[in-house]
Amino acid sequence: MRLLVTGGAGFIGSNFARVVLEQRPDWHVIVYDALTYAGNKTNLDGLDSNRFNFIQANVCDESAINEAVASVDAVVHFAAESHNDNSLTSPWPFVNTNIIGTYRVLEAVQKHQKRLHHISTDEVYGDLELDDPAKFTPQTPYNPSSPYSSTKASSDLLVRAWIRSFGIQATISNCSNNYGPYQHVEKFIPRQITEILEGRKPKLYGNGQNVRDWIHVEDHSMGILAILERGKIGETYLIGANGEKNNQEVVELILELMGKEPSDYEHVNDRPGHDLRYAIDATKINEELGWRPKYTDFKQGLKDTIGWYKNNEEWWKSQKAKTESRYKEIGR
Ligand code: NAD
Ligand code: TDX
Repeated sequence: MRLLVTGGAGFIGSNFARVVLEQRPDWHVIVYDALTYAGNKTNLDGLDSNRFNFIQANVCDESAINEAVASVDAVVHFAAESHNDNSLTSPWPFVNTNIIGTYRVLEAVQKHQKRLHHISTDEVYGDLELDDPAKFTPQTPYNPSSPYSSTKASSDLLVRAWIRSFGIQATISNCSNNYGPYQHVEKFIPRQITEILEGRKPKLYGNGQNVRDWIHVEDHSMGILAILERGKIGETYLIGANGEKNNQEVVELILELMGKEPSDYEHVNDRPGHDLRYAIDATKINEELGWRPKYTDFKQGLKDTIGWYKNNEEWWKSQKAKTESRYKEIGR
């Protein structure tokens, strides 16, 4: 199997490339990544160069993506602008990469008749009330809130249309919030850990009661591999690990694990349009594909993640100042 992984120099894509090379000794992985501010080639350090190569290119580049897709058996499409806060200040890269980029991937996949797995998010379903007994299922209507989630929803709809109209061999997964090593410091958990490491206080948006459904990145990668190998063509699978926690609980846990007072955080301005709660019902992938999360102890997963950021200061230091100056400009 020769696999093209778009966005494979980012947080989840690089984890997936590593997991695939470990789990499938006869597979070859080609990472295709534009190396935006979020991409980092060192995330791929140490991969076996006999079974791995890297192409620096943009998914919106019609001829480059066409050539790369032609050379493989299957494509896993991670490449996206991924941060909600950035989508609120500059939506264009989200429209371009997430919608036009996915369209280019679809054109190439259709032309060369290749298997595609499209990576999406639970945010396409909008948000839930805190006391809503329902969780997101593959039948939940799309109702995205932000420029980020609406462009991801648009990309999913394009994939669905290409399946129905052109019969491409594709699957989609919508996963909840990931955490783990190599996540950019703009995101919630790494931002708080690195704020503490730099001697500042964690920053909670609004009242801190918004709920996210946390999953370890390695569990997400194993779910994607299960869908790629055993998923039913044309289907959508939701990936989640029953990890609902509100943001205040997560910040308090990070502080406790880092030897600080659990109340030693500050409230900052809320994110405009801030989704209240996400929650995934993963019954379909559990029952149809037998996938189950391995990291069921969030406290231990968080402890390991804190350890990684402590030990890899040189990896995050260069992103940190730029990221915090962007947050300062928007008052968060
Ligand atoms: P990330 O921002 O860490 O990585 C994105 C990668 O895509 C980077 O390496 C970047 O250089 C690359 N990229 C961006 N634009 C590109 C372009 N035009 N052409 C080629 N490469 C480009 O993101 P992530 O958190 O790893 O998310 C990966 C995917 O998973 C995204 O599709 C995202 O929507 C989805 N997702 C993320 C989460 C989460 O919690 N992080 C949850 C569910 C789904
Ligand atoms: O400093 C912060 N303080 C804070 O309270 C930051 C950066 C975030 N937050 C809150 C906002 C959210 O309620 O924490 C929660 C998580 O925030 P993000 O890490 O920005 O993630 P979210 O907006 O939930 O989206 C993430 O999960 C779904 C990923 O970034 C998306 O790519 C994925 O699709």
